[in-house]
Amino acid sequence: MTDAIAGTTALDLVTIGEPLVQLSADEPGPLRAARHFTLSAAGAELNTAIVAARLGLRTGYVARVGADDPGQVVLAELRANGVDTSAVTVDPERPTGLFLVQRGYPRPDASSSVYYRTGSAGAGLDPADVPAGYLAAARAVHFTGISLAVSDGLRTACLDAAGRLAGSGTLVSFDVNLRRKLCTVDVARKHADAALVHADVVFCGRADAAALFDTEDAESAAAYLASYGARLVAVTDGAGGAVLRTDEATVRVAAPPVAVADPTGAGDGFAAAVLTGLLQQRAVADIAERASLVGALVCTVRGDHAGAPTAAELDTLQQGAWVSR
Ligand code: KDG
Repeated sequence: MTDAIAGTTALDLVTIGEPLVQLSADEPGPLRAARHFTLSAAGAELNTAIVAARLGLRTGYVARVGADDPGQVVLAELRANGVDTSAVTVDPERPTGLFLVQRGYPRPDASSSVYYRTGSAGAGLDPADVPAGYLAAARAVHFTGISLAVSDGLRTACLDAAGRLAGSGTLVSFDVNLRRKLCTVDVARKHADAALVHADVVFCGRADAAALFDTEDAESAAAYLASYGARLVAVTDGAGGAVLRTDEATVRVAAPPVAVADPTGAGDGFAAAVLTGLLQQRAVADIAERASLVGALVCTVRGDHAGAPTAAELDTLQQGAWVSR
């Protein structure tokens, strides 16, 4: 399929966000005790683009990276996973943002992040950088509350795109993704309100919904978020599973039990699998099952997306047909 932009192939999913490089501690424990780290590309919307590409979607990413080695890491990882980078621009002045990940401490299943992203190239995205035709030609466009919190430019780019695309046939997908280290709950709530009114697909963690919207559990959070008008709402609750709600059905799915190496990025993988299932016109229960498998697998490997399966691996697992030897 060729789109309005001469010579390019229309994409299934385009995400907009701030790319970061991640240094994840090789050993669990307090960051101050860590001596060895693994470097990889990250950022919520980058993760979703990569995992969706692995699951079979044609994906693209709109962002700015720095003209530095971390920027090269970001571009190389996107390209290695088949994500279109034609809308990634290189900022000659600002550096690529960075964060450190502490794993398994003070809680064994939890990770935490220390950010070095103020003034990053990604935060410097100018709304004028965003190719409107590239987004309009896609079947879905996804961004998160992180992009809304990071800078005025990134927020304007996302909300302008959502407003333009709403009702156009391109699905607008929004993951609330509260980051208390980036903005207050009150500000995040205002940002979320501005995006939710345009969103066809909404993702939110149960705990984020409780903090932002005062909802009690995943079901009430899904009902509350659906009242903005989305056709699919997914509320995730880590090891507690997830709830997917559409006009026709509400499905609760358990989280497959896994040995958690690092839960960072699990929600982005879950969102990628939901969007893939939706665009493949799968049934809601099927989408829920596949997304919970992907979210769980992301947790088993350090890094935000290294544990995500390919489409074939996911099929095999879902069918219970995986054999070890
Ligand atoms: O969901 C994973 C993200 O949290 C991580 O990649 C970094 O974008 C990031 C953030 O703001 O935490």
